[in-house]
Amino acid sequence: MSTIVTRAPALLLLALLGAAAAGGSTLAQVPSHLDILSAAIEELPPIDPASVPGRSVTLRLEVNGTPVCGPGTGFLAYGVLIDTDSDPATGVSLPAFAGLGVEARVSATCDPAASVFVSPVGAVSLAPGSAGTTAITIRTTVAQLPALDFRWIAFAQEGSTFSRLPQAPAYSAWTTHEKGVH
Ligand SMILES: [Ca+2]
Repeated sequence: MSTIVTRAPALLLLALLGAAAAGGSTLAQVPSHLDILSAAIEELPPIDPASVPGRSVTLRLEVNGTPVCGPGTGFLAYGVLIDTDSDPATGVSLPAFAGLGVEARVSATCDPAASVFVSPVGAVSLAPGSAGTTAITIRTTVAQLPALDFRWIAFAQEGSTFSRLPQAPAYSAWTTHEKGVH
């Protein structure tokens, strides 16, 4: 089992959950830069069974707009909420997270002073796509993830506005290559 280094500070997680609870009926009306089109967690080659913890992993969200991070930007974050034990009965659960009991999050947050997105788990990059979309990528390692297999959803949050993908009660699942082939 890998070391848990990405667990969200309790206050941040509570702020996120509170925002989700308050904004439940407005999820379909989020601004374009919070409109998540796709999300993926992918292991990168080399897929070497002898060095799983050090293996590179990308968390990638594509949004239907252009995030603006600069002086004056409020709380703006993109990432994934993780049910580390794939058990909805443990962790934090609210209607917006139906199907998940969330124990951790991995995200990139705007640092307004530096005008860049930062993450404690690795490098963050933003790349414009076609038709005004933006791909937000966090490059980290398996060791920085809170478990080797888990359920997850992608989220975007700006202030008290929150969106997720897939929509409730659906969720995604991830596991290392080794676990997936057994
Ligand atoms: Ca759980």
